[in-house]
Amino acid sequence: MSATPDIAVLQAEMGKVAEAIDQALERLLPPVEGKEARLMEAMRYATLAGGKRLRPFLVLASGALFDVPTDRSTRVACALECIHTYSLVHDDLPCMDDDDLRRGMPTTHRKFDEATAVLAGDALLTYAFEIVSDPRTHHDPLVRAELVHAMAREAGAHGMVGGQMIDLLAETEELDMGAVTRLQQMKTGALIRFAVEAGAIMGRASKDQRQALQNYAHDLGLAFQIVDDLLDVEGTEKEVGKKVRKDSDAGKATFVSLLGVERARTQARMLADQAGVHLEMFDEKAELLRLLPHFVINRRH
Ligand code: GRG
Repeated sequence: MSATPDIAVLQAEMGKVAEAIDQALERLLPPVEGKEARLMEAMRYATLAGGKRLRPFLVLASGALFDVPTDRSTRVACALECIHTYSLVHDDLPCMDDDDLRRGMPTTHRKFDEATAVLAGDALLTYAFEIVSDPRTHHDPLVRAELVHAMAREAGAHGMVGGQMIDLLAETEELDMGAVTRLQQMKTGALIRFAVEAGAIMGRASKDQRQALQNYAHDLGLAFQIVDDLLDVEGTEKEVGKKVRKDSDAGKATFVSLLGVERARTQARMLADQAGVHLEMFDEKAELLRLLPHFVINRRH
């Protein structure tokens, strides 16, 4: 991607956040010990395998809008990354997407075995709630309860898991544009929505501020997914770090199959521009959030 000075600033900041999150996860994840050590090893393998740490970046950036202390945002960011990682581990299982490669490395069930991968995913999901509900995340129990509630809502049956169910059914059902948009708002958009909402919850944002951030997350989530669909068609396995052309080979309806490559790209650009417009009420503190959608639509992995 051609790095304009602003995008270069964003990339440097994302790199710093990714490093800080890797270190925090290293500290937070349970140590590899005891009879159950294999489980911890698998949790660590899946979680510390890299990744863009996009959702953690969003938690920190939305928290920064309201001067939320970084140590608090970092704990929520790590919890969310645990949920994201669990979803990838389970999504890669033979009973779902059946993938051998993730982030350029063997998937967790290939490295360990299926049962261990299922358990590692289960443990990561539940550990996320242990992290967020801990008083070290926020001194106010009402804030902690609101975070737990929002995280459960977005990760669960009406959020990511529900989206995954519809996605599995999409292999045998024809979906139109409205249905694909709803599916992706649930499967991919829900965790992005929580990432942005988390900062607003910890920062006790006003109703208008929350609405603006929700609108931002809506457009960012869709732009992110359209690019994911484009990468599935145009990317290489080496770039993307996983098998490509899976959706097209399975005949699944995606933004690209419904719109075509050029219109999908135009739509992603429009959504990226529009996402930034929702942040008008915020000052220069929102600059990184304004730039992020442009990074997202130019990403190659
Ligand atoms: C199994 C409950 C359950 C849910 C799975 C998110 C998901 C639902 C499946 C992943 C399939 C997929 C490729 C979805 C597209 C969007 C997405 C989540 C891409 C991966 O996220 P990135 O690009 O990954 O942020 P990194 O590796 O950078 O963390």
